[in-house]
Amino acid sequence: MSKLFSKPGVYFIMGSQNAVERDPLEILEAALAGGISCFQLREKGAGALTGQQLLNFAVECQRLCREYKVPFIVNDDVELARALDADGIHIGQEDMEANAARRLVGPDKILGVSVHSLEEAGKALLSGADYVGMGPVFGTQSKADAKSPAGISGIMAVKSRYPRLPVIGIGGITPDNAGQVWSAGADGVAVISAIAQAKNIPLQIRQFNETIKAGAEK
Ligand code: 3NM
Repeated sequence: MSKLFSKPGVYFIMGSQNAVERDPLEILEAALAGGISCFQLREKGAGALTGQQLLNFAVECQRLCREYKVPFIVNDDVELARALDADGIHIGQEDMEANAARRLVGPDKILGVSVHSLEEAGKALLSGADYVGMGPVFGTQSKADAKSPAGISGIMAVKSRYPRLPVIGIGGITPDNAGQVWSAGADGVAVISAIAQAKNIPLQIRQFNETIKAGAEK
């Protein structure tokens, strides 16, 4: 798997806790079939799987991602990422230091870091991040300890200072506002609920891709 991460597009994030009334693997397969460009397994919060159950679920997610040739990234859990030989790891500011994660996964894996400011983005870049997730752009229900929404200004600031660092907007992104995020310079939109809770997931992803394209043409 190439580490090239230049056009992350629609980056889907999910854990079993985000699957309401549907099998999470069904949701993931629909999202893959619909055209997501990256998947992050984020098993967090109340009811999150642990131990062997988490491992079994993660293996199934990875199998589906391989089938669709979409990078499989693990949130926070470097041990799990290493055990599965995942394509990458994503860490938050409260998790392990980014440079420690880089040392543990090696130079060839994708390393993503959640950032909330220009300063954090600069630090992530120095630590070897391949991309940063910047958020929350809009209000979100999917992260209990999310900061106040920052809008698109943070993305614009990071892209103007570090034009070659891929920036993925996150937090409350829907097909209706994804175009704004793209126009601000984002290389991708990271989405949990607007995909996991969509009635027609492939259609929702098509709509994301269309608004992104429209945003890119502005
Ligand atoms: N990280 P939804 S916001 C996982 O600001 C996560 O770093 C955020 O979920 C950050 O697409 C967020 O449902 C939740 O709003 C995104």
